[in-house]
Amino acid sequence: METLPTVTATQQAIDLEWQYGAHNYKPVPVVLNRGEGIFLWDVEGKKYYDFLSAYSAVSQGHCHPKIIHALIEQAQRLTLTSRAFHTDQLGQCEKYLCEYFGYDKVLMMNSGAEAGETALKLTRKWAYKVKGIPQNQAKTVYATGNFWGRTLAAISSSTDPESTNDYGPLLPGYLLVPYNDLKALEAVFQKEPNIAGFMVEPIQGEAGVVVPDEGYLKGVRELCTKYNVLFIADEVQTGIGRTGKRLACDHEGVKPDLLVLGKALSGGIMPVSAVLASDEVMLTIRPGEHGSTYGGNPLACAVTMAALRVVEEEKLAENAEAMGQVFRQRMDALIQKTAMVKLVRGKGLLNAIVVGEHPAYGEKTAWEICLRLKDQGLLCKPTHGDKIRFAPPLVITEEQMHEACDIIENVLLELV
Ligand code: IF1
Repeated sequence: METLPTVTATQQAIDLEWQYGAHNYKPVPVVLNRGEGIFLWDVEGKKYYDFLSAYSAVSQGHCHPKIIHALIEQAQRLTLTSRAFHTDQLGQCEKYLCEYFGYDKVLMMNSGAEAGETALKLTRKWAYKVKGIPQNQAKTVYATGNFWGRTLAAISSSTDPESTNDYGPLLPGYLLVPYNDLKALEAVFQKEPNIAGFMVEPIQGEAGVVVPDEGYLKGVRELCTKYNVLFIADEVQTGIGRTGKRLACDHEGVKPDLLVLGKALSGGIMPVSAVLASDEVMLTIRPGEHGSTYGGNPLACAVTMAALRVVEEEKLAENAEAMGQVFRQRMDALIQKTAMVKLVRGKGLLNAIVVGEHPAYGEKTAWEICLRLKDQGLLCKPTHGDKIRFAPPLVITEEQMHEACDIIENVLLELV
């Protein structure tokens, strides 16, 4: 008698998403149902190293007990009032954020894209009310290869056709300059009088972990000051210890005018984002001129304070710096051993390798490597075809890092 193939729990879950969900992602075929620290488990009980950390959001590790404790505690008392009323959490959290990052004021939102939009709205307000740019003439500058989310304001600066195709018309008032190019930035500042701000990632994540030359951020700071343009740092992905310092801008000792944060601000528990700025910038928005139902909710506030305390108590920035060194040393050593690794780059625990093309897999080589890594117990995701991002939670130990590097090394060496 013929036996029917059994449909696995994994296939069932994948089919369900495919049938009922929008097809806006192409996930690695693994179905997860549990996480703890740097590990994830799938529905078949298989354990994985998480080397994506939800795109750098789960820096404190999955289900960190202290953050979960704060979540449960607050969830049992009060979760949402809207900003129509005050809560006992918001002011505390705002004070914590301002003191922690060294700014006068903070505006809390939910997603990273929303925080980016908030920064853009603040920049335009400042342009008209403080800088004196004529109404509707304010321009904002972005770097090619930027990524700051999926809203129309965010994709309006995108140079990736996948993000923008058939979504037009896009927002006006946007200018682009090449990333890591101070001369081009100064040229646009000189040429165009109505520039209000320059928004930039200290390391470009989506572009494939592109680290600019040393001195770039310092140069950006100097040019923005010289031309009276707001320096907006998008640290949604690089912030909160990820690159080995509290902020990626700290590597060059520069302070942006607007600091945009998200992702790890809540340790991957819920969407929390924020913009920090001086009074001069923040107070240009008055009551009723911007907001969000969930922005600054008491649950988010309690979780955020707990998540940032964990970063300090567990010295996660320092650990990211040390473990990043181990990772890049191990990967650099592979360049000699296999044509599959062409380049290793990154800072702290935000890293990527550029992979070579395998004759059998061609353009799909990075995807094939990720599938094999998954089979060997390590999860990550390719970006822009030939790059693989590696960004584990910052709580990883040296022993775990070596074990994970062994997995990566074996997969890459086997592929020749
Ligand atoms: C997706 C990549 C990461 C960001 C920076 C703002 C945001 C992001 C620097 C917006 C978001 C994401 C979102 C996610 C994939 C992703 C990503 F693959 F595109 F490149 F992280 F590396 N600024 N990054 O990286 O934050 O609104 O999403 O909360 O699928 O869009 P968000």
